[in-house]
Amino acid sequence: MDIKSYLARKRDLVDKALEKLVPPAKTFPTSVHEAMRYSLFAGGKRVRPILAIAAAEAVGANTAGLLPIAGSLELIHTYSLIHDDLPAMDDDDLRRGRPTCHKVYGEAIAILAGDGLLNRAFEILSDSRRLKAMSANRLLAVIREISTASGVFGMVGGQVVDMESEGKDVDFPTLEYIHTHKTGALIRSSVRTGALYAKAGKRQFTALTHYGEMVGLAFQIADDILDITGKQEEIGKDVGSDLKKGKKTFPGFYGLEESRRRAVEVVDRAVSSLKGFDRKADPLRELAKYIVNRVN
Ligand code: GRG
Repeated sequence: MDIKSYLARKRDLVDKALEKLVPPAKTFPTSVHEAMRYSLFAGGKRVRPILAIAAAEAVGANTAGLLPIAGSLELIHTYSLIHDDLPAMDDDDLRRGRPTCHKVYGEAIAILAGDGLLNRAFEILSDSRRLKAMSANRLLAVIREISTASGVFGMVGGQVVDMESEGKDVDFPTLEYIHTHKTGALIRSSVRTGALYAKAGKRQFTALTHYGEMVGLAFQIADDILDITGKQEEIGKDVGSDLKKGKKTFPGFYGLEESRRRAVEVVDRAVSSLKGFDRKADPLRELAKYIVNRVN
């Protein structure tokens, strides 16, 4: 299969859904809506919504009804990027190739735009009229899944340990904690969300969870490598920022070559966990490979 055209088609579907999920920029109070849209439509790859869709397809579901849920994952991801870029956190000027949200709208509006996106996500996820394809119980399971992955036992927890580890000589288990929580949790949760939507059986759910964990790890190793070898115009942010901030990364522990080898090994494990699935899981298989071969 041609993963590039699959990604382009799905990105287009997700973008169209996102367009309807957030209020128009003209909506009062306009500053916050403009800022939310500025970051949301800055050209993200939409990896998390696409993983949810591909996981649901692997189980054989019709995914039209999944789009609001998939879109919510992107709202949460975008909120995390806006907050991560703030001076109090990573203090970055560039994101997705453009000035960061706080550089354009100021810190207060950037914080509120992040808050707005996060809360909007859960407003959408709990709107049973919008999500008619799902029973209230399954919707609750999805909300629990996504809120846990985004909170202190997931992304927020990972971000805290990441910040507190800056400039310190952290050990490998700490780096693993940061990776699996800061980035891995929402990626794993995206795959599990697609599986929940598609009513995956127990075995399928376990296999997809393992796939999500491996893909999350591969994604972060690739991100660490790109921070060293990437081009600013491709990665859309400054190169070498991890090193400048004294952050421990995979290449910091293992060097570039060994990190690349490990990324490939992790992708192989992701693909192996899909053994029980037929051709409908091919997009997931190809996505895992794309995630380590990407240039941005
Ligand atoms: C503020 C609670 C809170 C959490 C922030 C996501 C995150 C946690 C920080 C981002 C820092 C970072 C660069 C992490 C590396 C992996 C990552 C999430 C990269 C950005 O995701 P992509 O590549 O970005 O999917 P696009 O722009 O394509 O959506």
